[in-house]
Amino acid sequence: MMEKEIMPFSVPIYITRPLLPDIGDLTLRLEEIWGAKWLTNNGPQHELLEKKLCQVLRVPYLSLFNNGTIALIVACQSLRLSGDVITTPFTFPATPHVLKWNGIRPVFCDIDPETMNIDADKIESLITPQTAGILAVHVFGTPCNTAKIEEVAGRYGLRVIYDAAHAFGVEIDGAGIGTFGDISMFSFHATKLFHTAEGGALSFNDGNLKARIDLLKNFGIKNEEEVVMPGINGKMNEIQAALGVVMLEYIERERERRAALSAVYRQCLDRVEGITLSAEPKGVRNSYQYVVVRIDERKFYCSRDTIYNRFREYNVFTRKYFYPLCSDYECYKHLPSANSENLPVAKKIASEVLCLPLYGELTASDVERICSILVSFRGKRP
Ligand code: T4K
Repeated sequence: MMEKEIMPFSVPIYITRPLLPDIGDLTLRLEEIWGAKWLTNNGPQHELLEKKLCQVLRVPYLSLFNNGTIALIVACQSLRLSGDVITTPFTFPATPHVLKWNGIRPVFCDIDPETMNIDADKIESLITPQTAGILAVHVFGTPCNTAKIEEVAGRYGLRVIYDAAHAFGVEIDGAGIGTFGDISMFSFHATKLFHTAEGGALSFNDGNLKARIDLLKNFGIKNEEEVVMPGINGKMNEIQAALGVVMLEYIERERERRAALSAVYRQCLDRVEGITLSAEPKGVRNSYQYVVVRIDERKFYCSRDTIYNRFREYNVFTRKYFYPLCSDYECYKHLPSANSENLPVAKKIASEVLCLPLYGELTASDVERICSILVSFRGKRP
């Protein structure tokens, strides 16, 4: 039987498109800002968003930032981390970079084959007298093994920071993901489910941290005559915050759309040999930030890289998040922990992983077409 020809998309299909609110809704908020002539430094939109996000994320304390990376830099500063910090190589460059910007040496730990997060069972063997903390990432919004990480950290007196950049709205058995560890960081970049164009936040349970974090993101300025620590400018401005306040009215609908599209992906790909979709762990409220598949070339008879390239011929722009591993970057590959022999699972997963387009504007039939294109590559070596 002749194979049915699948047509390329007429417009580019990217990995994601930002959710944009009705411009009229945003204009109303912008008019408030124009009226107040207050553009940054803890204005009313900032205060409102901070309060609302504590409720939405189910966290007791939160501090807004101009982006997630600066937030994470400040998180390390606020806990006075130095020496070594154990982290994952399977992440966005920002994660190890914030350690370097704090003069901390990243120590790469292998990852779990199911969750693709730091392998909590391998952390203990990497702890030395220099180890100050653990910087774990809830990669693609899948929660880390928080119980094990915090048990090990507790025994050795280590601090725990979670990079929850992908985990907006994730809950474990009803508990906000931002309540685990000492501090969690959320990214509100344009590519995220909830965004403020650029932006981010830190959440934490210890109320004493709030004053220190807020000082650190505002140059350490206590008052007009006292600068009490070497802070940075990490403040979120009023326009970003206004966008966030408006966006909160839209994200539940977006999340539902993405959940439905993720279900279509699962329906189309679940039984295709050589393709594994990330599992949805029980008791976890998903962020639907990414749809992630792993390609087993021996069973799909086509490599991840070939799939990535051939998708482009159909106007579909998938992403190889997170290849290459951070441990393979020029700036980290000299580290003893970056040796591939210590990171076999991360190496394998980085060569297999592919993120497929996911955003509310897509239709179920778009997703079916993307899946048909993918399945059509099966057996088409190399
Ligand atoms: N930790 C982790 C684990 C992270 O993943 C990230 C960021 C961070 C920390 C740092 O947080 P931030 O400092 O960024 O708040 C994108 C994002 O820029 C980045 O925020 C995100 N992770 C990362 C996973 O994805 P790129 O380099 O892939 O972005 P880019 O520009 O290629 O955009 C991807 C696609 O999105 C484009 O092909 C089209 C679409 N797009 C993008 C933008 C910016 C749009 O349609 N409109 C847009 O405005 O990093």
